[in-house]
Amino acid sequence: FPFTSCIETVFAMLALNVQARPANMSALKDKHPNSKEDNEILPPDHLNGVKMEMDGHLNKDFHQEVFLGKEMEEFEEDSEPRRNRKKLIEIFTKVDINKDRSVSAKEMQRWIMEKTEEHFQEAVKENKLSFRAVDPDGDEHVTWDEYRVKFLASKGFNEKEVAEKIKNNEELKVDEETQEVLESLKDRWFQADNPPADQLLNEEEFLSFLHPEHSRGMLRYMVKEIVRDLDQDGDGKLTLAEFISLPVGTVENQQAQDIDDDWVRERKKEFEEVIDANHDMIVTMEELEEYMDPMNEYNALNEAKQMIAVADENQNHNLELEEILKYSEYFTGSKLMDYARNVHEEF
Ligand SMILES: [Ca+2]
Ligand SMILES: [Ca+2]
Ligand SMILES: [Ca+2]
Ligand SMILES: [Ca+2]
Repeated sequence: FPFTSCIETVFAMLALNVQARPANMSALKDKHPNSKEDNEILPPDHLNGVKMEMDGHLNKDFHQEVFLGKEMEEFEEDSEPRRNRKKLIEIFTKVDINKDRSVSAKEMQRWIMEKTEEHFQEAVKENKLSFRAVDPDGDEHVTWDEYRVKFLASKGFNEKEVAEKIKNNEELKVDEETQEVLESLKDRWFQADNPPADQLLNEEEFLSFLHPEHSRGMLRYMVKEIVRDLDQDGDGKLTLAEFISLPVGTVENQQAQDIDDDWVRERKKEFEEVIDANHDMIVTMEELEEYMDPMNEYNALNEAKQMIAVADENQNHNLELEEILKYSEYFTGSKLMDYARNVHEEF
């Protein structure tokens, strides 16, 4: 029966109501789900190369995503260290544009922008398949009703029955949670519908429905949704307390407590040092939008500097090959046991 465990996760991620505390989920989901296993016609919670997820979580894998681009999957934890090492050396050589065997912040910034574009191109490619799934007759546009039928079918409803009911304007019997998800999807749908508003989405509009990160209007919409979920006093801005508010409900065990402590610490740091650009201890929608914009070059330079600082053992504000190999786990997510061996021989 298709309605079991995964549906709850999907709902939890999509049901962006005030009660939904993102922090509760930090303990539950260890890693963001692979988008390919997810329902491909649903907007994903996690967007590669975007600093924050739809549910308000910080994207923990962000720096790896913008460093590896579409090669992320090449660095699985169990893949062979020798091969990873070779690939990492290849990447280093590419990032080092002026071939002085040292990566500057500018070089890293340029690389990050390139990899961000790569993620976007991946999204465009995947969107082609998703669009085909919701537009089976291939007339290049999808109505809200057509999408609604596909969505409910993906949730286990009988596609023909639902289609028939919608056609005859009959009432659909869906549970409250599904109804909430539907309403949130509908809002998003109409946001993605560029003028003239015909309630039909073409492939490009459908892309911004699934991937708001590269459309100004949709990015703004996404920011509004996130702020709405975290903003307790409803003034449209976020204080630090609102941004790091603790999860509702009791923490059952010490491990979950530790996760939540880390969660709070990381968010406080990000709020104070990065998101609140003018440091007045208030995060406005504009500040959050700047922060989340993947095409923002200033953000990319900041990220580049941060990444270099993590591994810059000789403190020259550049990254040398030894440094990047030593900090392989940070850059690629996988360790290299013999990072230092033979580094010099290969150059
Ligand atoms: Ca260089
Ligand atoms: Ca507020
Ligand atoms: Ca501010
Ligand atoms: Ca260095």
